[in-house]
Amino acid sequence: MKHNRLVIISYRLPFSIKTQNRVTTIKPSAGGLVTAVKSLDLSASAEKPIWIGCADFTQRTWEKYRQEVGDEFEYVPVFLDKATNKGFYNGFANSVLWPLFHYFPSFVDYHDEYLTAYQAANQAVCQKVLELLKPGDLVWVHDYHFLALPQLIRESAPTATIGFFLHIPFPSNELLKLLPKRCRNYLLTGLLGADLIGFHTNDYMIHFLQSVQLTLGLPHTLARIQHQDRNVQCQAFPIGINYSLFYDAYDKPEVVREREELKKSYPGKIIFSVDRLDYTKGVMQRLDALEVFLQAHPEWKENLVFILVVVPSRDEIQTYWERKQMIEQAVGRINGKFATLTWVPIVYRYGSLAFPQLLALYTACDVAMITPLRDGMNLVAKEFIASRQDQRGVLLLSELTGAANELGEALQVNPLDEYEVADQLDRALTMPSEEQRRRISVMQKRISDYDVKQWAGDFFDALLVSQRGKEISHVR
Ligand code: GDG
Repeated sequence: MKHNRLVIISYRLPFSIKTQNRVTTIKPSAGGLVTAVKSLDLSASAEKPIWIGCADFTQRTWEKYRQEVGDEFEYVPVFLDKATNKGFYNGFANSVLWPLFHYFPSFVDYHDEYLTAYQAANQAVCQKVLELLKPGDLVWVHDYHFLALPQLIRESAPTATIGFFLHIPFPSNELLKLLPKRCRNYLLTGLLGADLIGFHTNDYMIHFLQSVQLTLGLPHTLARIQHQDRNVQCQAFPIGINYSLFYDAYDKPEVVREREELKKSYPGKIIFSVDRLDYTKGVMQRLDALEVFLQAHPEWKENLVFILVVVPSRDEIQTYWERKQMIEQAVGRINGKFATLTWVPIVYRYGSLAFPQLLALYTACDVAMITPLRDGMNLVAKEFIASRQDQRGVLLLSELTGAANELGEALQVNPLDEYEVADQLDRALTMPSEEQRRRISVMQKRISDYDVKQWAGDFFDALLVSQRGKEISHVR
């Protein structure tokens, strides 16, 4: 069924345009949100959808290269001045909201100026939305960068249909209470401008409902909050992946070639992990667990390799580049401690992988070790399972990810307990292939049934229900 025009808002547009030494490169971006939104069935939109995001390039560069970014969407960059963007993105979004929402209160670096920049950025994006908005549009705001945006849009467009999806956890009210009261009120009221608020899990949704009740005194019934004569519906929509893209990649020639190369280079067992550089991903704790494992299981010496890929991210923020140094020191130390003259236990790469390389690693490895300390969902875990057409391999998964709810057949661990992780790693490496097959096939069934199209479809259906509900009450 055709639906009205979509207006998507996310921090970044789904590409980057970078000029270095007078050479300009246009690259599609990696990251969970982009992966998901790009998999939507865009043919269902009556008009070309719009995607609004903050520019990481100049207005001049945009004018020169806008033709080259593709025409799936009408892309609309918002140009923030440097200081605003810094206070908004590095400051409030990534030094306040990100650590707090991922349960790292000691990493929160709150300053009023950051909040001011966040307000200014949300206001600037709102301005752009209002310039383009037409009656009937379905507005879909993404993530923690724009918690205030739904209410800002609502103030100027009271009848707009606005959905919001949070890609990261929503923390318990005890954590939220660490923010100044006026800041909490601003964020929660900002979200309540939406008609529909989506979370990855019921737990995140319940935390939000409790915070709204305790902070703003607004009760809820069946996850619905009545606010200023409107209903705000909250619901869990666990994000899925483009299942067939990963499943079908198994026998693509580039993937087969890369996989064969890997198997030749590493004839023993392969343990693999890939994450953005981020303290929430638990890379240090993973390395600690590997050290405990190698110490306890000398029989694995020269018989396995841990391929650790860390993708650069937010390297202007101190806690991020410090983390990089910590990881590199730990890799050096562990390799120094256990290496022989012909073998090192950890192969470390700091950089991103091309899709065929990523898929070759997903499908060549014996264990995918995905152990974040906190993660809204974690798409890597689902992609690994989907890519295993051969139904081999073991997922070692942190119980503190949203994905753990749907992937109960994985070996689940507390990522902070290095002894448990080490024990489960041994169990994963020795798991009989029949058991691997049994576990993977159940998880494959579940994540192929609820893939990214289903996820987006469910969100839209719920948003359309809100839109129709409002039309009916308007007619009355
Ligand atoms: C946020 C939330 C939530 C990674 N490295 C490479 C690469 N990737 C792709 C993966 C995957 C995506 O990036 C990472 O997604 P995650 O979900 O694991 O993590 P975040 O980026 O933190 O995403 C998260 C997500 O939003 C969606 O709601 O699940 O909890 O934090 O798709 O494949 N892709 C390629 N090369 C790489 O080196 N090609």
